[in-house]
Amino acid sequence: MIILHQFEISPFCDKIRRILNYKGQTFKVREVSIMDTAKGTIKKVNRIGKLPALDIDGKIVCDSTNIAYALEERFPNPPVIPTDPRQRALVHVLEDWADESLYFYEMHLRFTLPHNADKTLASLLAQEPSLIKLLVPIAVPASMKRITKTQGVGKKPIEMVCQDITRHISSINDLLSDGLWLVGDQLTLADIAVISQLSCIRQSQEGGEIIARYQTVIDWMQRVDDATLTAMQPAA
Ligand SMILES: N[C@@H](CCC(=O)N[C@@H](CS)C(=O)NCC(=O)O)C(=O)O
Repeated sequence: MIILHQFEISPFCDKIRRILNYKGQTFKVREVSIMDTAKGTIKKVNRIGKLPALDIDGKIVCDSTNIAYALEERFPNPPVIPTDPRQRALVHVLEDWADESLYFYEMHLRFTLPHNADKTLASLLAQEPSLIKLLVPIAVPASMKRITKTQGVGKKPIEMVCQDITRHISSINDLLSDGLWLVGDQLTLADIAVISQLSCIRQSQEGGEIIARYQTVIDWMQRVDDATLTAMQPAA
């Protein structure tokens, strides 16, 4: 049995749901409470203390990249990691760019700008008790602000952030200029990692407006969604 321990709104958890869906694997999800991050109880499931964590037949794998490679080994068809060394390297570099760069833009836009944060926090807190609904809208944006300031994106004025994002989206647009997918002629982990972050960026007002200018990117997002989004079973 496969159980995904997740935060529904995390791009890294979205990435793993998409891989599992694409590979045709049925799985259950266990939604973790935001309070478990404060209490440190995630560490009981996963020693890194971050989600996603995937339980495959009782063995826990953590970190979305490690999970992706573990799933590829266990369920090789359809593949998401090319065997050609150059394509494989490009997939790795794009995945890492999505996870380690685009992630901070989505965090900054969705959580720290008040006009976007209201919507994001409403989804994050949908299942939480009222006291948590009261405290988290103050604590979470403040904590995300600390993270993005240390990383650097959070120190930039919004015009510079939008300029960076435009450069990122325009690069995705150019990578798609002669094909349907980011690397090679099949969907790969690169497409999945990038769309997981881009879908979050698109939920923000600024990200949505920028992406709307790039029809090639919008068509590609639809293509990846069609291949990777299907219904999943709620946890028992
Ligand atoms: N590199 C990790 C990043 C995972 C990550 O940052 N997860 C966030 C949610 S988006 C998390 O669990 N945060 C809780 C915490 O840091 O306490 C991966 O790819 O899995």
